[in-house]
Amino acid sequence: MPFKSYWTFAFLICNAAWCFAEDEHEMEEFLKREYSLSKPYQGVGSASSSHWELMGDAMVTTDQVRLTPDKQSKQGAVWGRLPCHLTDWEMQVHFKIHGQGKKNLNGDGLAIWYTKERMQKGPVFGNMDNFTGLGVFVDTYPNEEKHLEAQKKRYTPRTQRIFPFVLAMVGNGSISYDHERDGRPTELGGCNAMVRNLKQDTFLFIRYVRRRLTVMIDIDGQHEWRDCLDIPGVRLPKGYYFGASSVTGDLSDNHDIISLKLYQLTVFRSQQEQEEEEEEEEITIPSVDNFEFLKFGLVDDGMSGIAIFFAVLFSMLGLIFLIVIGLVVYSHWKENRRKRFY
Ligand SMILES: *[C@@H]1O[C@H](CO)[C@@H](O)[C@H](O)[C@H]1NC(C)=O
Ligand SMILES: *[C@@H]1O[C@H](CO)[C@@H](O)[C@H](O)[C@H]1NC(C)=O
Ligand SMILES: [Ca+2]
Repeated sequence: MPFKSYWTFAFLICNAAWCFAEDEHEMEEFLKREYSLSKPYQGVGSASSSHWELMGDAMVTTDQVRLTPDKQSKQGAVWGRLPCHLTDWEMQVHFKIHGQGKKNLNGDGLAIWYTKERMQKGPVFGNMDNFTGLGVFVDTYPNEEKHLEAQKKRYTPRTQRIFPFVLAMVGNGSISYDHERDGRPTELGGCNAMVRNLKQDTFLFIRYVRRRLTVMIDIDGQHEWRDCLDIPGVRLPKGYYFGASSVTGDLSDNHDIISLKLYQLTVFRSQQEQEEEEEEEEITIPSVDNFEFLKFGLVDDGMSGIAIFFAVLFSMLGLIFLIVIGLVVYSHWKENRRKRFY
């Protein structure tokens, strides 16, 4: 066997069974058809036996599920019918965003969901606000940046974003997505992703393992995942629904889902880990550990502003202190001198 075949062989074996080791934990992955959407989209949007249901302007063709066409004021979604009770999973999203509009004259993007609610309409990429669960957004229009630009303001180069921007958010039913600010106040993290009007295939990867949320993208046609965000301590309840949605406003794009592939991950846990997990209470409301801390780390400009404020304050206090001491010492000295004269 030539060298290359060995590799192919090894690859096949690896794919078929025990696959990759991560954090020294081995994982096994299985495609779960009931939570996956792929060609030929049999019965999607027509048969009630299908695992997927369409909403709004979404349409199925032979090549894709088109959430919205490249027309103004459309909104569409596709939602899984079955709640997902897996502990660890991974979703690979094959999508395509394309349209006539020039750069930044297109909108608004699409969202991938794992939420308690399903088939709702609303302002968050076509889904309801105050959703409960996880949303991963591919935001193609910089609402806030455009707004600032109109006021001749801008973010510092460090905090400025280039759109399209991929962003993740966890909602608990009472956290609102701020569309005008592109979700900055509630984001867990994100990354830039130039995904529009590309020839090659574009993929988004969302992995949820041991309460760690990892998002990666593959948009360069290199078949390589690029890190986007990686956050531990993300608590998501079981039994939520997968979905994808999109909306267009004054600006538009074709927002297509080619496939959603959901893999069950079997993570091998040590005895101790298993016991620990059994002891913990079941998660009922989504949350993120140390979310406030996470936010603090993100608004670095605010932090340095505060730091400068305190630095100036303390130096001024220090200076005043020195002046007072100086005056006291001086007046003592003068007094002593006066005493000596008389
Ligand atoms: C949702 O999160 C917000 C912000 O962290 C918090 O103030 C609120 O109490 C949470 N709501 C529930 C139902 O947990
Ligand atoms: C979302 O939650 C916020 C804060 O809890 C509330 O002010 C707002 O009215 C809610 N919006 C919707 C659409 O329920
Ligand atoms: Ca936006």
